[in-house]
Amino acid sequence: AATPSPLPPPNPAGSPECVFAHIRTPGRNTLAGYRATGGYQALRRALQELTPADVIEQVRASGLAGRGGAGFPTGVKWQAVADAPGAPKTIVCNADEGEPGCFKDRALLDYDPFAVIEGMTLAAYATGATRGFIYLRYEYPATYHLLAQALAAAREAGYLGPQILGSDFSFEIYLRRGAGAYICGEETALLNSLEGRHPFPRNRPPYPVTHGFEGLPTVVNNVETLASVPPILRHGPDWYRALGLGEQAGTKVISLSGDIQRPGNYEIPMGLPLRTLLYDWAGGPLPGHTIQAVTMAGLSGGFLAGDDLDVNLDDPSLRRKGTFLGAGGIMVFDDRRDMVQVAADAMAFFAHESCGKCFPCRIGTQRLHERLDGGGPSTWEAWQQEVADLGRTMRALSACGLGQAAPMVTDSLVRYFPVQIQAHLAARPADQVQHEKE
Ligand code: L3W
Ligand code: SF4
Repeated sequence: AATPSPLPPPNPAGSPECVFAHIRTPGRNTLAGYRATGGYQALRRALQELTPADVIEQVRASGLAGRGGAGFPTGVKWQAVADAPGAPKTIVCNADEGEPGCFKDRALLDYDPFAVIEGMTLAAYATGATRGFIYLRYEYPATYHLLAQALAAAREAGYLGPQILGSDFSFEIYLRRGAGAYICGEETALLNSLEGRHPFPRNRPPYPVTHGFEGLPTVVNNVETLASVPPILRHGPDWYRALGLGEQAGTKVISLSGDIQRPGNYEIPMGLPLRTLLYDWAGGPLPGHTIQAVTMAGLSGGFLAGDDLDVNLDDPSLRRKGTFLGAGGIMVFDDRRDMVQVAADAMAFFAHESCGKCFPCRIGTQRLHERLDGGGPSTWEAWQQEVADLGRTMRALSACGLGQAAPMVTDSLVRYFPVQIQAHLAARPADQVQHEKE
């Protein structure tokens, strides 16, 4: 059944927002409501006053970077597509939000679909693309119907299709649904899926900027990245840059869930301390409990715990702790949770979703799951070494982010929770223990 996604709670600190600035205005997801709150001003201005190169320059100067996981500079990506030979060029909106603990793209599409459509149209104008696709997660059926209506309304009003707003620029967007596979959120698997092929990730390079949809130049951007573009062009790159704290540019939507008083989507200034988000914005742990650990990047960044919870939410700070912000999913686990079980469940997910193209990931995720689920060597030292070896092999030899990220779960579990792992090993039934060869 299609249930509407919850509206993001009001920004508790009153800090300036970019993509959520109008999301709570009733009717924002209708064309009239969107236009009444500044919508389509950026596109109109771009078509009347800015060259495609000007648009790319403003996006580059804003510091906007990919909000789907890897933070690649958006202006650089668009420039590469604008410069690449070959046509037609394509804009793909990656709305295959499959990372566990991430639900921000759904909120943006449900409550602000025209911002994403306008962002794609600006990307097309900037790069010379003439066709676009929204690749939507299968499990968002209500969003599918809403998007189909929004696309029809935009077309009807001359914001999509031939000669947009009377200019000589034409662009069409097609809506496509995934079929429930996590791997289709990886950009090249997504492109294969769009082309009707088996969704194995492609080897990169070449990147989609030169060899994307049908082998032609293609921008693949996340929903949040695209929704950031109209406000950036409306208010200017300096405005966006200044939304971040210190050296950090802009904002990031965090999907916060788990053992926390006020879960939800929060648009934070890039660089906000994690503890400020957890305790001041989201009310802290549930009564009588303490926060034991959080995940970063949904599941892909593994765990953070102990003193490492004193970190700012930006990639340079998180990299120093061995993790990354990713798509912005943070799941909270309080002192009641068995972290080995949490890690086992996470690894079961990765093992299930591994596409199987490369065996270090296909087999490695299964072997790691077995070791978290009671199997593996009898001694802590041997267990630890085997898990580390598996992780090293997977990181070095996996072709895409899934196989490279999965060992972050075991690495961080070993770093923060050796006592819990040892207790699990000690409690195993004798017939589950694998005795090492002498
Ligand atoms: C041109 C180059 N383009 C890189 C482009 C590339 C892509 C972007 C980032 O993984 C992460 C992953 C998941 N010339 C280029 C170039 N590009 N070099 O930049 O590329 P990359 O390879 O750094 O990352 P990726 O493959 O896009 C994304 C993590 O995100 N993740 C999952 C996210 C889930 C969602 C969701 O549910 N919405 O997004 C979790 O955090 O593990 O590490 O466009 O083509 N030289
Ligand atoms: Fe498939 Fe895993 Fe290889 Fe990625 S790393 S291509 S998910 S087998």
